[in-house]
Amino acid sequence: MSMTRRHSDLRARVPGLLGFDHVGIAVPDLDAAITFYRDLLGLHVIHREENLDQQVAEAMLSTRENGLLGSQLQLVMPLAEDSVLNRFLMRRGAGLHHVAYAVSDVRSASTILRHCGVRVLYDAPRAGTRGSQINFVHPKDTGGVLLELVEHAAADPHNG
Ligand code: V0V
Ligand code: CO
Repeated sequence: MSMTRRHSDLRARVPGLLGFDHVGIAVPDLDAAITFYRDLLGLHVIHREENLDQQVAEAMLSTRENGLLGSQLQLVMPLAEDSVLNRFLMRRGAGLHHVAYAVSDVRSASTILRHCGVRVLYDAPRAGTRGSQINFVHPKDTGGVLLELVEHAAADPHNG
């Protein structure tokens, strides 16, 4: 399926696109990766979480100590051998895994994207980091990059 053809077909645009949210890196050892980015760039760990639905352990790192208005890097480590993230590590190795965009309404963004002919993975949004709601577009429909949509919880100070 040619990306060029798909793109020339696009009539709609994602509503409520707020900006980049985070870049996701697949790592085999979360603590080692955290230490690496702390030492190398001085990034701050602003959040850690295990997401059992996604079967990942996650750390969100920011250029800012309190996270507010910082640029974010999400380190994700698989929690199960049969998880999608572990399959990624086995097939492709550690490295860039996804690019996430913040949207004001993940449901309407998903609907529009589906309408544009790209595969949105979930029928309904699922639980993401810090109480957010997330969905994904298949990397084969975006030129090779897994695209995540994030709608932050209303009460999240990092919202927007
Ligand atoms: C797979 N492929 C990728 C890829 N994952 N290409 C680029 N980026 C990725 N992340 C390629 C793979 O090399 C194959 O290409 C092809 O896609 C099919 O691979 P597969 O191993 O058979 O994979 P699938 O199709 O079973 O699974 C791929 C999808 C899966 C995208 C459907 O990874 C998925 O459901 N992802 C969404 C959930 C997720 O990734 N969660 C972890 C982050 P070749 O080699 O055949 O050409 S959780 C997160 O970000 C959270 C919680 C948050 O931010 O809050
Ligand atoms: Co993510």
